[in-house]
Amino acid sequence: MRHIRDLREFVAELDKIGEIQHIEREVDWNLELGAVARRSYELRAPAPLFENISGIGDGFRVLAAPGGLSSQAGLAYARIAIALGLPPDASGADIVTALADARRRDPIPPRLLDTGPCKQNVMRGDDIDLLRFPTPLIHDGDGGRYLQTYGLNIAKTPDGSWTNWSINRMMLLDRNRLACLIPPPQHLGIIKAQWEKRGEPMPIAVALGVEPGLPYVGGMPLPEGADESHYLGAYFGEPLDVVAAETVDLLVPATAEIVIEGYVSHTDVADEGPMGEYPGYLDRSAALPRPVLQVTAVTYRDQAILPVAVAGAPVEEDHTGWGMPHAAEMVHILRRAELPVAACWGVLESANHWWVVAVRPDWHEQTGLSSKQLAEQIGRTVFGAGKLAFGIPKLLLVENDIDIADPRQVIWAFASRAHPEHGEIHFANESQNILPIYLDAHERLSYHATKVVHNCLIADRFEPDERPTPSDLAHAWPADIRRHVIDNWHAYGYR
Ligand SMILES: Cc1cc2nc3c(=O)[nH]c(=O)nc-3n(C[C@H](O)[C@H](O)[C@H](O)COP(=O)(O)O)c2cc1C
Ligand SMILES: [Mn+2]
Repeated sequence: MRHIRDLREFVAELDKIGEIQHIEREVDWNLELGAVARRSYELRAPAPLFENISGIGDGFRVLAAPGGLSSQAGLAYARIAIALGLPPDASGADIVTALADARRRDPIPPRLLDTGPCKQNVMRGDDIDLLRFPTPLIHDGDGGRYLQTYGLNIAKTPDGSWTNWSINRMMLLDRNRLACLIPPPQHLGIIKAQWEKRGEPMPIAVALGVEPGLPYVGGMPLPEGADESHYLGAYFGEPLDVVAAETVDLLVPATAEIVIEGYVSHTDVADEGPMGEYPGYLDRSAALPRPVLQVTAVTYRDQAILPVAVAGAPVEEDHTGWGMPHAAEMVHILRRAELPVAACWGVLESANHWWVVAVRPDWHEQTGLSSKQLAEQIGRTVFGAGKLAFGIPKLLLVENDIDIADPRQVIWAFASRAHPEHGEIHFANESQNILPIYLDAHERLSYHATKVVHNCLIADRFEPDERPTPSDLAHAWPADIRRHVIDNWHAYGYR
């Protein structure tokens, strides 16, 4: 496993496989940059590296779509795989399994260095000027320019027992203030509530442009009390390099492109949002008063690169950077409950609304359970697992004879195996997320149902030798003929 410790090295690796588009031409941060990035997701084209942003000096750059998908054959997940130290042709299942396996290893805390590249430039006091950075107005309709879309918010409980690293967006207000979206159930919200109880603002560091694996850990629903940087250490088998922040008692990634330090107020609020959101729509709500982060210092690398995720219709980083680690945590929790889980997946094209659990095809013989009983156990386990339940409105249960990372196969299984009437169980889920657009304004505050659709399961409806065989090339032709046809594909005239 190759541990890339710096965003620039990540860019260089992506460049080697044609996954970076250098854009030297001047691009406007005001909507143009976001539109180019958006189109790159839609075409699964290389990630744009904007090298010349209008009105922005100091050689600052923007890397957009750092976790987008690729149209190159066999390299769909290359950006995610390389970020996580895997070969560029890793499958979705490889990535989720690697993340889940690391949950069984001992956490490794970061290694403290004296200094690092993130300290090349320091702004304090009156020198602080966030307006110098290339912060985009991403979508037409956003409430402001978003500086934090793909960085890590680092915060610690007042008693020092727990440091949390998570991605939650932040909007630029002026030279030294950001407005923060901090949902109360998120760990940043839980930690903020502890500072509020003490009557003190929350110290925070926002690390932008970090080593490429770190955002995946920031999007992972590790349990309360777990330090995401320790899990990253377990994942790579070696620690994350950190340095001390300048003005807050926090450790920050040594190679971060930009680190913003400061305090989040409990009383000072400013209008934040709306912004394009992960369900794939521009948020319908108006701007809402949200906590202000008062900046006390900014440190940054020469010619810093700001990473940008353009939230919206799938597939973007909310789906890859949140969906894949979330699926990995689901594998871990179901394994720990000794349920016959083979794989989990958040269907990227569903924008994190369809989650899939694949059980081993022998689950019925092994457990003696009916599909309804199995679904009840899986639903209780997933929806009862605290943070894991956050953001899971629908869970499909299938057997592992399909590739759940292939949306075409998930659709096929759901359409062809599920009985029209039977096979859904609804669960109360206090952690239901509040964003899906099928909820009206009232429901968004009160809706807690979620469901497991288990009627795709077939093992208790057929004897093993009666199990339907897919009539596709993989199952319904002899292997030698299949091989011959595949090997001679170009000879047939196909490209
Ligand atoms: C690119 C990206 C952007 C995200 N933006 C937000 C956000 O603005 N607000 C939010 O609550 N969660 C957001 N998330 C999801 C959280 O990071 C995720 O729920 C994570 O588990 C939160 O960390 P925590 O479990 O430590 O609270 C985002 C995830 C990714 C990958
Ligand atoms: Mn956390």
